[in-house]
Amino acid sequence: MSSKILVIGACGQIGTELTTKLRELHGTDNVIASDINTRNLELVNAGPFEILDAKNFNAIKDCCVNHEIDTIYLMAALLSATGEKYPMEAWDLNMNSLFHVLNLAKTGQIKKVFWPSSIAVFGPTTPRENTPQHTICEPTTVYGITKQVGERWCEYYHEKYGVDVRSIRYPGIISHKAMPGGGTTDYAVEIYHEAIKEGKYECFLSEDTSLPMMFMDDAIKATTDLMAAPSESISIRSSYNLSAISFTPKDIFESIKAEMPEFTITYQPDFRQAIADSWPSSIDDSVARKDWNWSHDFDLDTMTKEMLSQLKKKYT
Ligand code: AKB
Repeated sequence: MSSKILVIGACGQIGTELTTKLRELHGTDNVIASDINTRNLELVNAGPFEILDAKNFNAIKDCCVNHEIDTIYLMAALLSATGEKYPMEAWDLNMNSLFHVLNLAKTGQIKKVFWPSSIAVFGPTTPRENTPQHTICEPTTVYGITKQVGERWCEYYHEKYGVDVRSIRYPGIISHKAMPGGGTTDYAVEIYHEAIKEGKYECFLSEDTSLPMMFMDDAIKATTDLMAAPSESISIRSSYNLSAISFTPKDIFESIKAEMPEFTITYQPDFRQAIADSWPSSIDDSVARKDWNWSHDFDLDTMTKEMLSQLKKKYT
């Protein structure tokens, strides 16, 4: 029997493309998209949709019962920059939505859970280069704290209650469909849009800030591959380090400039610089590569070519 999937936060940057891919893999009617509003819904392949507040346990439970859901992808979250502006809201949404889903899984109603963590679990005391899977995690953002604590709870629910929860520490994700919202790595998406629309970009990080990043197609492949992997091969129940490319604003500028020689950039670092400075510049993801054969396809220049070609179609 096909799995029945609920995506919570289906209209966000990753949720839109994840839902579309899951519908290709499992059949449109087997994937229920849900979000608190219908923003970006046109970017999700047509199919069943529910308005759902990720903070409302009974609403999630009713939705799962009504649609006989056995798998949840919990993609709703407040990200790093927004979390600094609204700390209590970030804590409330990020933690309570996770507890609701883990508690449903604990009852046996839900068989499998995907929950995204982030490179934000790391902090200034973490080794910055090639950050290991198991290392110091002293995050300094509210978002990072919610992800670090969430990871501990995921592992706890797996160990104590046998919950099949799987997770990835996403780096910055770059895509051309739905815009990201409220993250520190968002500059790496905005820069492509502004290159096509304006021919120039003012970056909110300094030119030499190196951060781990990944093209959306790789992030979706990682997510669906991890969820398809046999349980015995999953050795990490907190969250897997995942890596593809690391680059600075200067590197991405040069990659775009190679395609668009007239493109210019200026730098005006704001409060997000301190967040970026607290995160690693590159990640060791050898455990994910060993456990479930993770590998990435896109490097900086192949991603730039794809982003520019897709956005040219969008804006012209
Ligand atoms: C953010 O910048 O907050 C996110 C993340 C790295 O989790 N993109």
